[in-house]
Amino acid sequence: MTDGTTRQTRVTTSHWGAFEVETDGDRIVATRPFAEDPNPPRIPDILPAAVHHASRVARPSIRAGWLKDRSRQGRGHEDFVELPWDEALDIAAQEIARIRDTHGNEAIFGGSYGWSSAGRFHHAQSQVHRFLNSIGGYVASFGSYSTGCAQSIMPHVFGVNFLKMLYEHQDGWQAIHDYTETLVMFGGINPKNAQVSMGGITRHETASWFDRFAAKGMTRVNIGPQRGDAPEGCDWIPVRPGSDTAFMLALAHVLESEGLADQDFLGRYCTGYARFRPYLMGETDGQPKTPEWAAPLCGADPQVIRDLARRMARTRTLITVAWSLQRAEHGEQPYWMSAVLAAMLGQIGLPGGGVGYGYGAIGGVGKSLIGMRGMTFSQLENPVKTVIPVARIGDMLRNAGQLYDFNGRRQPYPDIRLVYWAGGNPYHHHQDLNALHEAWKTPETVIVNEPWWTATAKRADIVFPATTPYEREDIGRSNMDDYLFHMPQLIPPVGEARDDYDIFAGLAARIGAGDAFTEGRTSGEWIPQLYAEYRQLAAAQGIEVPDLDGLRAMNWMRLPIQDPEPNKTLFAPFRDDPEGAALGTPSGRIEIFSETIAGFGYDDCPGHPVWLPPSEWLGAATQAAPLHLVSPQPGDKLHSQLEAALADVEGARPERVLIHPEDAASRGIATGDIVRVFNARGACRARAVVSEDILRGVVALPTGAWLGDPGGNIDPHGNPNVLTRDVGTSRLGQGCSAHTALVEVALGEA
Ligand SMILES: Nc1nc2c(c(=O)[nH]1)N[C@H]1C(S)=C(S)[C@@H](COP(=O)(O)OP(=O)(O)OC[C@H]3O[C@@H](n4cnc5c(=O)[nH]c(N)nc54)[C@H](O)[C@@H]3O)O[C@H]1N2
Ligand SMILES: Nc1nc2c(c(=O)[nH]1)N[C@H]1C(S)=C(S)[C@@H](COP(=O)(O)OP(=O)(O)OC[C@H]3O[C@@H](n4cnc5c(=O)[nH]c(N)nc54)[C@H](O)[C@@H]3O)O[C@H]1N2
Ligand SMILES: [Mo]
Repeated sequence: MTDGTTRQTRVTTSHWGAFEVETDGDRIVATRPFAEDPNPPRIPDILPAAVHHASRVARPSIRAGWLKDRSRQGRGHEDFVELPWDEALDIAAQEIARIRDTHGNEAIFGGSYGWSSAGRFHHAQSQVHRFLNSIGGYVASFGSYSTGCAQSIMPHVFGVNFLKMLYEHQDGWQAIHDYTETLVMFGGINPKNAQVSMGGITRHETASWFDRFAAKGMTRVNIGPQRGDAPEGCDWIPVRPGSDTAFMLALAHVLESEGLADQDFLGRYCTGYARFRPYLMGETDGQPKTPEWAAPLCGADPQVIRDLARRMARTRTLITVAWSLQRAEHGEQPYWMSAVLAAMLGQIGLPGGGVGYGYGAIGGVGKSLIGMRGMTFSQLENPVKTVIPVARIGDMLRNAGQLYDFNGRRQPYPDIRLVYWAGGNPYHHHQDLNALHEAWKTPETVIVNEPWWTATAKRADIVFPATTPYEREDIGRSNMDDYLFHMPQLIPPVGEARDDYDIFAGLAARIGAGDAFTEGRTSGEWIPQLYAEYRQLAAAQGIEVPDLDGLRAMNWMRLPIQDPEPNKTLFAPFRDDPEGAALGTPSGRIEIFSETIAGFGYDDCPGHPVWLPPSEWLGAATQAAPLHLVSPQPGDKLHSQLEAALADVEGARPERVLIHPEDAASRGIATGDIVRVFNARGACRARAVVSEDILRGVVALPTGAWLGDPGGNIDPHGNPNVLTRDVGTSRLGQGCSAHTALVEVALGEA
C-alpha cells in the first residue's frame, strides 16, 4: 500500500507472528497488528526504535588487544577498532584457517545456540553451521535450553522423539475442548509465552481457547509458584518450585491406596509398576509418599492433594507439564513422574486424557496443524562427530579433555580454541554468567555476527555487523502454521551491516571453500531456488502456491492446509493395539521402570522416578539466600531481542521482580522500589512489584535484560543469569537448570 509519498506498509513475519511495517524511505517508522491475528502481540511496538538504535553494530570491529597481539585479556573490557569489510574478513579468515590447521576442526565450537530471527533462508544458525561444515566441520551441541532434559529422558519412557511427540501427536486444543473435564497444569499454560513459536504462529488463539474451556465449565488447575502462569479464572494451587515430583507422588499414593489406580492399564501397557509401587508405598525406604509427606515439601494442603487425586480419577483428566519444570535440577523426575501418574489414571490414549508437555510454552503446541516442510537451506555434512549437551558450554570451556557423563555415555570435553556465534546471545541465555565470563577467557578467538552490541558481541574479539530480517528478502513459514509469507526487504542495511550469508561467503572464499559454501549462488539466487523446491513439494501435496513473483505481489497468503486429524489423540494407536503399535522403548511399553536407565547407575537419575530434593530450593533455604528465584520468559519481547530500545523506555530498567507482600514487608520493600537481588554467584538490580500472585518465599525475575558491562559487581539492568546455577539437570539429561536458585533481596541499590 502506498499513499503517494515515500510511505509504504507491508507485512512481514517473525517468531512472535506477523505484523505490518510502515516505512518511510530507508526508515521503519511504525508497526501495526496483522489483521488476521485475533490476539496480536505487542512485541513489535518497540521494533522501529530497536532497528535504528544507536546500539546497532555499524561496521566490522576488532578488539584492540586482540588486533595488537592476539591477547585474550581484556575480552569484554577493551575498545574495538573499526575496519573496512575486506580487511576484517581477511583477518578473520586467516585466524579461522590458522586455528583449523594447527588444532583441527575439533577445536572450533560452532554450536551457536540461539533463536536469531525467523525467515527460512537467512537463519543465522543454519548459515554458520553450513559455513563451518564447508571448511571441515565443528563441535556441535545437542538439544535446546528449552527442552534439553526432556529430549534425553522422554525417549526412555515413551520410546518417541520428544519434540515429534509434542508437535505432531499430542491432542490439539479442539480435542481438549471437546473431551477434557479436568485440566491439571503443572507450571501453568501461559498465553504470554504462546505468543512465540519457531517461525511464528499467525493466529494467536491460546487465550481464546481458555475462554472456551471456561465457558464449558472445564476445571482448570494451575499448580506452581505463580497465579499468573495460567489465564485468569483458573484455580491455583501454589507449590514451591522444584517440588512437583513430591506433589505428583502424593497424587499417585492416593490413587494406589484408594484403589483408584488403573491396574489393567498398568499391566497391559506399562512395564515396571511392580518395581515402582514399593517405593511409592514406602516399602523400600520406610516413607510412604502420602499427601501428609508431600505437604511440607511442596507447601500444599494434604486435603487439596487428596481431593485433586480423586477428581482426576473420576473425570477425563489431562495432565500438562510446562517446559520450565525440566529446566531445573532433577528436571527428569517431574517429567517421568507425570507419565507414571497419567499411566496410573489409565487415560493415556483416550481423547483429552493422559499427559502432554509444553502447551503454552510456544504457540505451536496444541495448534494441531502439521504443515508442509521445505524451504530448508542445507547445513551440509559435519565431519566432526563431537557434540556437547547445549547447556554445558561453560563446563566444556573450563574442562577440556575431562570426562563427563551424558545419557549413558562417558566422553571427554573437546579442547576449544575458536568460538563462532551467529544468531544467539550466550550472555543472555547461559546460567551463572560471572562463571561463564571466566570460562570465556580460554578460547584463543571469539567471533560473533550480530546486529546489535549485545553483551556477547561486546565480549567477542571480532564482531561482524549482521542485517535484521527487515533489511533483506526472505520467505516466512512454519510447519505449525497455515500462512506463507514473502518477507520483503523493507529498508536498506543499517550502517554497513551485511547478511550472514554474505559474511560467510566472504570468509569461505578466503579459506578456499567458497564454492562449497555458495555452490556458485548469491542469496538473490538461492531464494528463488529454494522457493521453487518448496512450490514443487506443495504441488505434490495438492497445494497450489504462486511463483515467487506472484508471492512477492501478494505479500502473504493463507494456505489451504487442514489438520487431517483435528481430534488426534496421543498414543491412541498404541492403546488400540499395544502389540501391533508397540512403543519404541526396549519393552515396547511405557517404562515406569527403565532397565536402561537403571543400568547407567546414576544416583541423580535412578531406574524409576523418585523424589530428589534439589540442592537449592525452599527446603534448603539459608539465611544468606532464603528466597527461591524463578526466571521466566519475558512477556514483552523474545528473550534478549529488541532490548536495546526497551531499555530506553522510562522506568523499564532495571527489570521488575515479583515478590510476595510478606517477603516485601519484612525487608521494607514497596512496589516501585529499586532492590538488589543477590547470592554468592552474583547480584543484579531490579524494580520490586509486590503481589499476592506469587507464593511466599518465591521471587520471579524474567530473563532478557542485557547484561551490563563487566567490571561492576552488580548487574544494573536485572539479568537473572548472574544468579542462576550452571549445573546440568542430572548426568542423564545434562540440561539447563536455570529455575533452581536461591537468592536474597534487599532494599536499595548498593
Ligand atoms: N535464567 C534463565 N535463563 C534462560 C532461560 C530461563 O528460563 N531462565 N531460558 C532459556 C531458553 S529456553 C532459551 S531458548 C534461551 C534463549 O537464548 P537466545 O536464543 O540466545 O536469546 P535471543 O535473545 O533470542 O538471542 C538471539 C540473538 O540473535 C540475534 N539475531 C537476530 N537476528 C539475527 C540475524 O539475522 N543474524 C545474526 N547474526 N544474529 C541475529 C539477536 O540480536 C540476539 O542477540 O535462553 C535460556 N536462558
Ligand atoms: N513472550 C515470550 N514468549 C516466549 C519466549 C519469550 O522469550 N518471550 N520464549 C519461548 C521459549 S524459547 C521457550 S523455551 C518457552 C518456555 O516456556 P516455559 O518453560 O513454559 O516458560 P517459563 O516462562 O520459563 O516458565 C513458566 C512458569 O513456570 C513456573 N515455574 C518455574 N519453576 C517451576 C517449578 O519448579 N514448578 C512449577 N510448577 N512451576 C515452575 C514459573 O512460575 C514460570 O512463570 O517460552 C517461549 N515463549
Ligand atoms: Mo527456549
